[in-house]
Amino acid sequence: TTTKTRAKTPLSEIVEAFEELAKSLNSRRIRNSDKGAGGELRLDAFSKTCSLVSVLFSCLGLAFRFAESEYVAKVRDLVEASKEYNTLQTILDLDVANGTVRTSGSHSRNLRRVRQGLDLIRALFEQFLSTTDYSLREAATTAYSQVCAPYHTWAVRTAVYAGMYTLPTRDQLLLNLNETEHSAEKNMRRYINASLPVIEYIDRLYISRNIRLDW
Ligand code: 1PZ
Repeated sequence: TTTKTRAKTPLSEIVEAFEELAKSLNSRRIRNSDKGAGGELRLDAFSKTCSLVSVLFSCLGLAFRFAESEYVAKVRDLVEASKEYNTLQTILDLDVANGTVRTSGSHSRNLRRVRQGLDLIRALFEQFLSTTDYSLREAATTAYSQVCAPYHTWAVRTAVYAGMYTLPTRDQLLLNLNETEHSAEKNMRRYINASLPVIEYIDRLYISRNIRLDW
């Protein structure tokens, strides 16, 4: 054809899906502005968007395969749950009623873990954008230390910090992602902006039910 279309990259697909989520959150929030937690998020749309993220793992190398299987298992649980429950609120209310919010394998616990994964990527992109002097390992180490390390066991933290040494270089990551420095920067900023309201919305779901976020 004669029309030139910019090829979609894995990152741009992820970004577009998160922008859709953020948008749906916004429009619903206006309609439901009387509700404290603000709006609602459909579990099917949310979990499908989160499953797109798993393509990023293949760009990180073999050492992060264990992180991938962990993340994918949690997302799959939410995808399964979405066949029965409509919104994020529903699964949280159910676990509150059953006293299973923090129980291993519960939907609410898995939602908390997936949210931490989304936030880890956001923090990583912020580090990545903050300076070009930074290696991917330094950016990822800082992001992980901020977002996930406080909630992981010693064994997991040790494995993750060891795995950091196997991460590709910054330039190799861009190649793996099929991005240029410029296009990656743009997409990463868009991810940061779109994921933040989603992450904050999830946190408010817990906080408004008097559930602490220190786990
Ligand atoms: C380009 C990105 C570089 C980032 C590199 C940092 C990767 C960090 C990997 C984190 C590994 C976590 C492994 C295991 C964690 C488990 O202890 C918990 C257990 O939850 P439980 O079953 O007790 O409720 N599992 C999780 O927290 C699941 C999700 C963690 C993975 C998130 C990574 C997302 C980022 C991927 C970037 C592509």
